[in-house]
Amino acid sequence: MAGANLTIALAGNPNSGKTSLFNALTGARQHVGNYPGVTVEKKWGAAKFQGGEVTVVDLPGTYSLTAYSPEELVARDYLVQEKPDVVVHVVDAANLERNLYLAVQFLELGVPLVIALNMMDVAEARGLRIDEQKLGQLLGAPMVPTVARTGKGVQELLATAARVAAGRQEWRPLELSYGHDVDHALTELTANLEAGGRDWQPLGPRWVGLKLLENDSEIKKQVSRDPVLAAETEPLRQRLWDHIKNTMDDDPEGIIADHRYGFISGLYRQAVTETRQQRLELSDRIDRVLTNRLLGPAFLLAILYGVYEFVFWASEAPVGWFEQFFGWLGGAAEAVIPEGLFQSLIVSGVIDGVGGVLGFAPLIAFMFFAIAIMEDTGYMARVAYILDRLLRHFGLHGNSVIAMIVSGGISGGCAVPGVMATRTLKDPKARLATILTVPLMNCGAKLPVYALLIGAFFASQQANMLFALTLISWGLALLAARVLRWTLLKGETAPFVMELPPYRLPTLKGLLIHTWERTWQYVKKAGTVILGVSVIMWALMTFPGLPQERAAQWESRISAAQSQEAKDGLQHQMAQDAVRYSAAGRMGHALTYVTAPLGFDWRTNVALVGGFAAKEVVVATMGTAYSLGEVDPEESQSLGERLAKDSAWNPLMAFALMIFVMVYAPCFVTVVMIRRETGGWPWALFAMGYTTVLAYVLALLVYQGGRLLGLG
Ligand code: BGO
Repeated sequence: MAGANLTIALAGNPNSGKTSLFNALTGARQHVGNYPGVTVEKKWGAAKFQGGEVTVVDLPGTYSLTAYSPEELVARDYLVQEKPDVVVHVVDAANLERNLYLAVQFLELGVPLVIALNMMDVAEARGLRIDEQKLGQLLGAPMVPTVARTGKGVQELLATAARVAAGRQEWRPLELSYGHDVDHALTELTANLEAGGRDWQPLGPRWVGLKLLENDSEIKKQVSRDPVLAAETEPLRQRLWDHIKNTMDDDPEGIIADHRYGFISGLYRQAVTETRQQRLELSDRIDRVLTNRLLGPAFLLAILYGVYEFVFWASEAPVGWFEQFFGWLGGAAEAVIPEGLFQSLIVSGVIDGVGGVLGFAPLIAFMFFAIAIMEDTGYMARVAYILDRLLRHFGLHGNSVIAMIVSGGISGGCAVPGVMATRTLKDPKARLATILTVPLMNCGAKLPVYALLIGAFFASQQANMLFALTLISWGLALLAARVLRWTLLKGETAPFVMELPPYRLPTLKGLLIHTWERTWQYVKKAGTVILGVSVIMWALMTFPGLPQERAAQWESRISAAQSQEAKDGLQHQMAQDAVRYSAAGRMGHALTYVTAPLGFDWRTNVALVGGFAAKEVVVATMGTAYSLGEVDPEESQSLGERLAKDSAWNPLMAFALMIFVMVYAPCFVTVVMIRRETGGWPWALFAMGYTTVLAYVLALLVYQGGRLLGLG
């Protein structure tokens, strides 16, 4: 940029060497004044560079960019109002982690940034080896090592600043994740701030929302000046703030700061080597073990296994109570409602259908409780960190890990937010590979299917089975991703920083709130979508009824029967015949031509077709299908017991079915989301197609392979 006139704003923590650098840049050509309206000193000067003149403005030394002090406010206002060409952030390289906190805030704001890694002499003397190339690349801001005291690196700093100033026009904010609760609050606040077509240039609505959650007095004042915003945003802000405070037992400011430090901590691990023992914080000491290359994965597997043991152990009694309750409810409904279609709808369609799904609510709640503990302590971030190292070998990315965990990597989750979580992935091919593989994770809707079949056929191996299913789903997702990245989605994986926020002691209240929020989602879904689909499935399994002639034949056989036992037997056969004759029954039977090699009977086929609406429907439909064939109201068995007794079922087939349910077409809502996120139907249809073919092949291998080994 020969001859260009540039303005550089010099920023940094106090004592980072900012004044020394300012002097090295500008020499004697300095001016001193005041920022308007405040007693904060303003210094500026001129530097010569490649024949042009560079104005250097020395901002007040600050630790943050939230308006907690006049210095911070002055520095921020200057940036926003004057928009200097580039910000040079002076960082004390010997105290890198603490100093980078401000750098993260500049990046969140989106200013064009160059970092002067100052005090490099001190850092080296302390045994720190900083890979400034890598650090700059991961952070998204170039780094220039300097020793301001001697003027070393100053010319290179100017050249880099000029290059960055020439290359960028728009502010591009870095969007960090601040954990589940704050991210959620930010999404709501951002939507609210954007309403009415307001644009918050150059700050951006997300940044304004972030500052509101950080209780930034200046931004709050600005928002309150707009009467419409004041009426809506402030109560919303207060509600979200209180919610975070309540669940996390800490101010949002503290949580946001933790995540910024978590981001820096992740950066630091990748780009800095300490050749001499530095003082370790408690979190670092715990991480020495929990994220160790060998011990970390071993602990992760042990914790996962422990969680499954706990979930099955803790939920056994309450799931039994729920089953008993729904059994009793079905019997009561049969006694109260006169025999006929309406009774069948209520008992078989609603109670035996939806009841089966609701019955597993305690198991789901305990799973979410365990997940809440992992999240609220900060361990989930370590899970992502450990898995990131593994996923890289499969062409995936740090953000893919997060999407996979959200989708049910631990068991329980949902692929819909999982697909959305890939938005932060900048590399389109890695993103697509992630979107196409997250549906293989064990989402919360597959859990009741597993719980039902594991309870019925593998009662002594519950935790082992779920553990195995988890490993299988990860194995399949990684293999699928690897194949996609070798074929359709070839390309390199971009570097990524994994956040490692400090560990926290969770509060019981916070854990209960998180557990409740998610369990309530499950219950709500069972009471709405699953209920609706259940009723449709019931109708498909009920209509059209038997033709009059055939019904009359059955009736006459029943009345001719000698004993009550014989009558009951015939009644049962008639009910079965009616279901077989129904629309769904015929479809289910037609499908057995395809699914017989997998061991699936017609009821399972119907359930799997229904499961495309939502996978819980597999359980609900089986509940209804078995209920419709049942005639004895006294015999209130749970679905699991019915399956275990049915001669058409065996453990091998149950296992093949679990694999099929794990892998086959993602549910309808996920498919719609994939279409939206990939910009059209082709990838959504591909996701449905490849998973269903894969599911079929795997279930076939399991079932036929198992039979060859004599397991059937
Ligand atoms: C004193 N290397 C080393 N080793 N020291 C540096 C460097 C560097 O790269 N850059 C700056 N310093 P400021 P702020 C001092 O003043 O520029 C030193 O607050 C002393 N003073 O010389 O003031 C710099 O503007 C007596 O040190 O920082 C200064 O950001 C004994 O870091 C200090 C020892 O620099 C702070 C040091 C009377």
